[in-house]
Amino acid sequence: MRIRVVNPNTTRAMTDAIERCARAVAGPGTVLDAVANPTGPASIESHYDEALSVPGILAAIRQGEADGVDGYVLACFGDPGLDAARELAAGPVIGIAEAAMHTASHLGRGFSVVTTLGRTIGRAGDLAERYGMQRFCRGIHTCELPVLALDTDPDARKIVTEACRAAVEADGSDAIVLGCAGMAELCAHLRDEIGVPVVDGVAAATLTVQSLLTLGLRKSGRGEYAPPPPKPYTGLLHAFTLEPQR
Ligand code: 2AL
Repeated sequence: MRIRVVNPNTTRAMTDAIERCARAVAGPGTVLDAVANPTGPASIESHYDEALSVPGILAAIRQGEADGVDGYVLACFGDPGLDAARELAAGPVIGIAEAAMHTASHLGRGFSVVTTLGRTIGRAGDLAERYGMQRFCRGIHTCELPVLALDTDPDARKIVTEACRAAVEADGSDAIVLGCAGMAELCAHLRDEIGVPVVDGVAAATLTVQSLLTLGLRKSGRGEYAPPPPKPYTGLLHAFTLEPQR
């Protein structure tokens, strides 16, 4: 099976790290690659970033369909463009927030999300609500590091570790959900340090897609997630015009 991890931001180093984390859990029969967004922001930490990441994500999904990809991971914690990506793909498309929250819900009565900047808390809360995970989500906390600083700030590991420790303490939670794909490589360290399960959505979503494909399950093409109706797109979005399917 072919799984493609789409990094909704354009940063190559982060895409490489995401690919390492996804490969580390993929099964031997899985061919996995990761692609950076071909057009969009260097990192996603605002609604503006998120909205403008979506055209490139959809271009990556269309390319994946042409390449014969069976299923996709959307590796940004805002799960940007998830519904539209599902309309375009024949196979499963899983966001890292939805995979991480669902996985954490199997591990205890409540989890804490630890994300990047305070301004992303609203989106994470909206997603918890959308996925029916509010019942498990005890709190959403931040380390106040911008996404790309997770890779470049020499104190990043320490800062995220302390934010996770404080989150578990404050919420009395049973598990941590990492609120950014840029935290994926910290997962094992955090688990050892904090002593509770720590869920990285990149790994969780990769295995969710792999499980669905192993079960022979694809996206339902009935109703809402059927291919979108073709129509002209103009201006900057002209290239996104879909041809009628024959
Ligand atoms: C993210 C993420 O996972 N990738 C990115 O660019 N921004 N999430 C976040 N909460 O900042």
